[in-house]
Amino acid sequence: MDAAAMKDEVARAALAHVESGMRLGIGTGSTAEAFIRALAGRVSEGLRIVGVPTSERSAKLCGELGIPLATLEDLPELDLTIDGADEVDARLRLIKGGGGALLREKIVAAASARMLVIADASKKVEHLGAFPLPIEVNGFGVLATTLAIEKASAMLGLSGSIRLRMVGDKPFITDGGHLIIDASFGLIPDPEALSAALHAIPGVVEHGLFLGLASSVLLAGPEGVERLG
Ligand code: ABF
Repeated sequence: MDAAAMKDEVARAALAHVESGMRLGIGTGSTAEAFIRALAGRVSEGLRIVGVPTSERSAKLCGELGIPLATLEDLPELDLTIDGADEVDARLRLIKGGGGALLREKIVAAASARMLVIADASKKVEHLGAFPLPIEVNGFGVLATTLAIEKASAMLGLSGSIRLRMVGDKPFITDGGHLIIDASFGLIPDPEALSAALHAIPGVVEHGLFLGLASSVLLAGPEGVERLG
């Protein structure tokens, strides 16, 4: 089975968790987009949900496919968020933000009673950190913030390249108007300590470690869909 087929399979499996009347957080990325397409099929058959998208990109796709949308201002408490991930460990800790939507993804997930992560099995890891950790930062003082991230991570024994995400010759700008720093630390032995250290840096808006947010994970592999949690 190729990667696209696995994304479609896990997206269909996620539909089983969606019930009529739900207020649904809708994720970002190619797996979340497979879910949006599957969800649109159900909505056209009469499923009643209201979605709160985690990015402008997902909002646009939902709009094109006729999925009713609201903002988090309209619906500050959600029943379920369904979103992808870049890495998942056995304790359902995640790295997210490869798609650059981590801030809204985290705000929406935190406003949801449950978060269901959908991914292909290649995203399951023993230790987080092979995927560079995305860190959303304010544009003001980005160099000072980068140095602070280097110092804080070094205190935890972490090192590696810390780079501003670029699109061609311009910095990548998030939906919130911020920048992203990708930190290639390698394996992260204590994600909770790193999370706290990054949150203590004023220029850091948010980071892509999602700890204690995912309730369940569906992973599509050649043998079918595996559920964690
Ligand atoms: C979003 O999309 C992200 O947080 C993560 O970075 C990415 C996963 O993308 P894909 O499903 O395309 O692998 O969920």
